[in-house]
Amino acid sequence: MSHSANENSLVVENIRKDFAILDQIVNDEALVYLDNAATTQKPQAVLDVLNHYYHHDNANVHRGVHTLAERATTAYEEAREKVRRFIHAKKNAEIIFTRGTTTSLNWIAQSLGEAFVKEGDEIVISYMEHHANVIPWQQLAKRKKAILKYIPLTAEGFLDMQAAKEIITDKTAIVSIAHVSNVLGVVNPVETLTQLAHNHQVIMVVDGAQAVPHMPVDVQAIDCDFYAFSGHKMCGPTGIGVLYGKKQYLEQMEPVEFGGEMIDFVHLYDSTWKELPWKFEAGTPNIAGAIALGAAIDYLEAIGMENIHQYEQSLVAYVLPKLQAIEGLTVYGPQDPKDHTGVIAFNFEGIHPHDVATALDMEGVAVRAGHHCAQPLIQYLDVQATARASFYFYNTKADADRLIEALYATKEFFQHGTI
Ligand code: 7TS
Repeated sequence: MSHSANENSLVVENIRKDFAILDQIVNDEALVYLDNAATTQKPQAVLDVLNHYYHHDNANVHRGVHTLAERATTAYEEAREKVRRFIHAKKNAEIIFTRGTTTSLNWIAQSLGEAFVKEGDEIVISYMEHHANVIPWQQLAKRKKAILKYIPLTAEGFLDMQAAKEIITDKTAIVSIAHVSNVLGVVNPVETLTQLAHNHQVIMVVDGAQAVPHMPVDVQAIDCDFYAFSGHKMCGPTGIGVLYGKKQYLEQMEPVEFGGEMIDFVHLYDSTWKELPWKFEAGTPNIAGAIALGAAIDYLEAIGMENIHQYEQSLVAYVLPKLQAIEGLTVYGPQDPKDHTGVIAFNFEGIHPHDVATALDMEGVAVRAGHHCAQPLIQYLDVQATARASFYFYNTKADADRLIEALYATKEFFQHGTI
């Protein structure tokens, strides 16, 4: 894949050849796919690995002694090693395959909550969290009679770190914060938050769904205790995700699901579990998904996560001022491109975001509109919903231009009834 990268940047024309899906006509226009925060497209290399697995190697893992079972098991465990390397975890035992970020966060809340949270403890999240990082904690708080607290945001949508210092105390049991917001596009200072949490012996959880696909992530440098992300937002298939946890915690936690694969011995009235990470992986896992996630990591690494990050930031630096220059359009989150990732939520004064998204779709431009599974944030921003364009490394400045042109056309249409 050396064609996809050069020394310090990325050659997007070559990369786009790996994503045939991008080359299609939608509503008589060439597709511009800007819904990458919801899910990303998959390169040919990932599709080939999926296809090859089902054509040649398909078997259940950890169960058989036959050749196919050995091949499937080896490939599955190699994928775990790729994930470990990719996020710089210390041990493979700390990498648990899940269905995605939502499952990872639910498992942490259930299992960690059971082991470490008691009545009156405080759980700290923020106003910018995705529902996957809100509801599992709400449910835990209800079950344990714990107290859920929210870190507020500054006017520009940064976490209010002064407030965070006051809210995270010795009464806190767990802090769980997004690494990157799926609406505001802001990168949260997760290292600083982790230090703050650890100063009070508090467990730190990071929701990395919008970070891992876009920038180098080092869980040991962050020093967080848990980190969750999804394969489908980083060129991998749906239905596979990762829960990273420090061994010292995972060892003390009970599995959330029980059944085959995760047991050591089953007696009539009691059972014992396999060692980490398998004790958390009950039942037949998403073998093909994990292997294809490994292929997605290979693909991203061949381009280089730093290159991907730099390239996406150059797209933001290009498009954000153009969006800000459109009269009547409000961009949410940080206004300086340096502080804003490629997730850009906005609203047009007087036009419902669903109408904006529908009008953009008529121009071939795919964006999302709604509450983006972040209703507490949407209420906090005091809006009903927003439109959201989200970029990935296969998007181009030409895509950004098409978005801007389509927005001007939308504005014209809603003002004068013509495009
Ligand atoms: N956390 C964040 C920050 C997210 O952006 C998402 C998905 C999730 C958790 C849940 O991930 P899942 O793979 O388990 O669904 N975010 C979005 C989005 O912004 N639009 O669609 C899905």
